[in-house]
Amino acid sequence: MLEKKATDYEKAVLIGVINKDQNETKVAEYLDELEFLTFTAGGEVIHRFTQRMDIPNPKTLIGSGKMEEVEQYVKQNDIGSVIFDDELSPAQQRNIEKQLRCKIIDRTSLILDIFAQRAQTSYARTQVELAQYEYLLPRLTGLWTHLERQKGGIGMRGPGETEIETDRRIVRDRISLLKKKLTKIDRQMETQRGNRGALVRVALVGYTNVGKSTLMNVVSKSDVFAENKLFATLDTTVRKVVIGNLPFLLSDTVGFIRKLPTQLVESFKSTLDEVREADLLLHVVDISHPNFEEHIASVNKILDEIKSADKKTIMVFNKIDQYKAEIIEEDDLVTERTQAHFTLADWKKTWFNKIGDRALFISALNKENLDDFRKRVYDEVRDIHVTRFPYNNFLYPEHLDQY
Ligand SMILES: Nc1nc2c(ncn2[C@@H]2O[C@H](COP(=O)(O)OP(=O)(O)OP(=O)(O)O)[C@@H](O)[C@H]2O)c(=O)[nH]1
Ligand SMILES: [Mg+2]
Repeated sequence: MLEKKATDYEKAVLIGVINKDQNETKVAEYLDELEFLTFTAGGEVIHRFTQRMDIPNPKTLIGSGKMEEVEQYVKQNDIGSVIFDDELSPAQQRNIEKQLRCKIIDRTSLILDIFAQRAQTSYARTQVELAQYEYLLPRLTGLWTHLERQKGGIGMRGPGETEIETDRRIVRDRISLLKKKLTKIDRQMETQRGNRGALVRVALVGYTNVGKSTLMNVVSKSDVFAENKLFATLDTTVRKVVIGNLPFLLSDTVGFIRKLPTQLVESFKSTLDEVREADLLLHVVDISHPNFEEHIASVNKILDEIKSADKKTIMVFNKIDQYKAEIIEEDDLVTERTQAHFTLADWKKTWFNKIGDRALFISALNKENLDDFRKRVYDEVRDIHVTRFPYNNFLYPEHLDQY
């Protein structure tokens, strides 16, 4: 396939708001992520605007002066989309669109757009389409209607090659149809999962792009699509894995993200059931990412939403090959020991203190520490297995040291 030329990318600007909950540094990090999302959706970020505002403007989120600045910039630079990190109310979206006269996209619709592009199976497509329409319905009046000729691109794509429908009545009908379709698929999936027998079920969970699929491929010798873009995986893959002589099921599923749209969490119910019904979670973390602790918090929040926060969990800190701390001199008493200055050894100590042997440090890419990983997973799975099959555990002797 041909590489996308730079000119194929739609020009976009980003807008972030600095307030008491998110300082300038945080907003810069959030916008980094938003830029990565935009790139994944096929956009190129030309400029970023930020504004300090403790109370958001109910009409346009940002203030009227800033709006004028953005308006000028959009006109002069042929900008296709203005992307907000914060969720816009339907009214805000309408007002902003009226003034800027280009596509107005917020974090939620950008994520939905990526999901739509990435959905492969008819099941994933149905789930995404439902989430998109649930998001769109309250926003349909006046949605880009004067941009008829400019339609298409980011924010306008439905699953597959189709464009999303913008007729209210059709959208309503479509929503009820999709819901019926999903209920049917949900039932089928439930039966399928029921047929898998009583094998122990382990689920990989984690923020998007942390290396879940890479780890899945290494451990199960399978071939799940892994890529340095966000949301490479949308469906759930389940593989039977054997460590030592112990078989179990390992699943890889959709990655999480800060402020994952609720519409998606709801419509991806069945995909997430794999996590909900797992006996053990492997929470994969990209320790080389400056924001990894916040990623952990976002993942835990979603686990809580899907009632899986109390499950047995092993924290798998991945990408140790890529981890770099800023080097600080021994006698440097001036530099604050901030997060960026921790060495990997410091982090290990911290996490070992917090959760003891439930923390693991690996590189899925370079296959570092995988024996340790296998042993730990083996031990956990065996414990669950033995409880489940109390009369059958002669198969798994205590002294097994070959994994
Ligand atoms: N340096 C380094 N890169 C890694 C490691 N593991 C995975 N990656 C890279 O990280 C990127 C994302 O990997 P994936 O396996 O697709 O991540 P994922 O968690 O499945 O992502 P989603 O499916 O998008 O949620 C790819 O470019 C991988 O090659 C690692 O241990 N070290
Ligand atoms: Mg993946």
